[in-house]
Amino acid sequence: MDVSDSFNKIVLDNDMRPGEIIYQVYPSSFNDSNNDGWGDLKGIIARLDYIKNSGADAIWVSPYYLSPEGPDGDGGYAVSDYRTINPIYGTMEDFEELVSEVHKRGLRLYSDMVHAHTANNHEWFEKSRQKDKDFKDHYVWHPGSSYRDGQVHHDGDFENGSRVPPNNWKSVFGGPAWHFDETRQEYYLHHFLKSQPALNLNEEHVQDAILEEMKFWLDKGLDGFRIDALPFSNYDSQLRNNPWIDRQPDEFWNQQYFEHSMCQPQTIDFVARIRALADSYQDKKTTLGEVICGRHGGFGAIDVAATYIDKHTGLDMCYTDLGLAIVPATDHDTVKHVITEIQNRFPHGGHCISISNHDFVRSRTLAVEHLPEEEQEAALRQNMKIIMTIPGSIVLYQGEELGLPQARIPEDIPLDKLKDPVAQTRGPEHCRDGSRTPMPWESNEKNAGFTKADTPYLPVPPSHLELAADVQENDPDSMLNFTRDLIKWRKEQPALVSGKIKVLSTHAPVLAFVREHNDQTMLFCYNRSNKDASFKPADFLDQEMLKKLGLDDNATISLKPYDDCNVNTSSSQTYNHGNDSQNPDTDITL
Ligand code: TEU
Repeated sequence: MDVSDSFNKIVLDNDMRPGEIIYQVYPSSFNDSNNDGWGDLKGIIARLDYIKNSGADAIWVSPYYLSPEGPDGDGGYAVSDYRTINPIYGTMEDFEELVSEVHKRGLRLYSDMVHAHTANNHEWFEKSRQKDKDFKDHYVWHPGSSYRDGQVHHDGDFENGSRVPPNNWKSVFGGPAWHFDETRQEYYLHHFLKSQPALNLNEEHVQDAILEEMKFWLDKGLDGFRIDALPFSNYDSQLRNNPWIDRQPDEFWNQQYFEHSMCQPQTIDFVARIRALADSYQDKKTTLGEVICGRHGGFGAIDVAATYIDKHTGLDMCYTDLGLAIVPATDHDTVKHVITEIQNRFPHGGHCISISNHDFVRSRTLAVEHLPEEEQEAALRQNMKIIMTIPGSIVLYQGEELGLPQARIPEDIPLDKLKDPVAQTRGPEHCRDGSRTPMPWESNEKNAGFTKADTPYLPVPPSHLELAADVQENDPDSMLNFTRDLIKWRKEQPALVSGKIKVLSTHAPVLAFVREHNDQTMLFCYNRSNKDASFKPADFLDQEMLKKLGLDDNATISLKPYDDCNVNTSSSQTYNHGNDSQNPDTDITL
């Protein structure tokens, strides 16, 4: 019998927005209104009805603040001035119009808060490198160590030894996490590019400064923030070396255990300050943290994320990279484990699944391209359905609702057109532009309707044309309509929005779980293979649960390849779309 006692103690908390669908817009590639080749805020406004129709509750827009041009800007994630809109995306009036148009449609607007670093041309950094008294410790500075006689010395003797970084911390984008600044004659810490100096958030007054920038936008009517790279907020003030896990000749970032460089406990206190700011407004402000890094070489993000969630003093939600583990269709035990972890570590909600985003490979490519072509569509839809039926909020990244594949480099994006700086720091194989190509709106228009400019932000891959939004809008069986219907149906099921989950100990290829909230109980079962499968609920559920579900001891559920089935106590209407139309005869024998 499989439904444990702990299951009965778990209830998701609606204050924490457990079932929210957050549509992520990457502004450069979403929609271009002035035909300069770059997407912009007015372009987002023009497509708000599309976003609303997707079933989103909220929109998260990736950074649109002033940022250095070219690779140093990291696609907007190096901020030169938090309060100025990058002219490439529009004006403050455009932002105000965006807020108002979003609210008119009953949606909420979240911006990206890149709080852990600025650009190196931010005024704060300029002042800090000049040792201006109010800014000298705004960033993490150190004179460095002296290397001589085959050893590192910390005595500041740079006459007799060569100056080296103060410790062994590495940058996520390759190389050391320290860069020597000629003006100040000291090293500064940067977890990402050297154009992204880390803010010294160990200092309360630096936290104050960032909170002021957040307040500026919340006062303008913004509904909340996606908070960038949260585990990178604090560091060990003694700057101790990180232990190596598996040191390779390239000494890459993820070969270390992040004992000292990140994932520090005091970030929880900073998070509480963010929460206090959010709570100082009468209307609900929402906080979504990005926690895709754990302490163990970047793995184990869930342990860290769970510490940032709290009903009273923490964030509403965090997204981790767990979604990436669920999405690939092959590993049954991992999928079961991940879903159970989400339940156990976030018993009141707060976990958010990011189904791909501007940093990750698109889910069609990640999850199903290894399968035979004729199975891919069914597997892709099943992935979407699994994600929509487990607990948590969801980030739906632009184009995932269309089932776009990752653009290929260099076939779809020639090397000289790449924008992501990681293509230079780590090589094109790590470049993130493959998920950042323009949204294909109209298949027959120039650049698929994204821009009339001759040079779009990135090229539109030819394979995206047949998946364009206009083609899919008109096809009732399209991925777009599948996703929209799925979201609409999900919103109507209390057990899915607010219910607890218990994963049953079935063996591959059947994944099964129960969701329950008040008087609604739902049993889901998925056949994650290309062969028929069957499953006997009585082998995994106790009598009470079977009775609730209206099943008896002999009930057997037979599933066609990639098919699924749900038994729902509060409605005779189960969800049937997509896979089921290919496999109309899923059978429940009672
Ligand atoms: O990402 C934080 C982060 O941890 C990423 O470095 C991630 O590991 C990487 O992109 C995976 O390839 C945020 C933003 O989402 C990302 O776009 C920025 O480049 C990064 O912060 C620096 O601001």
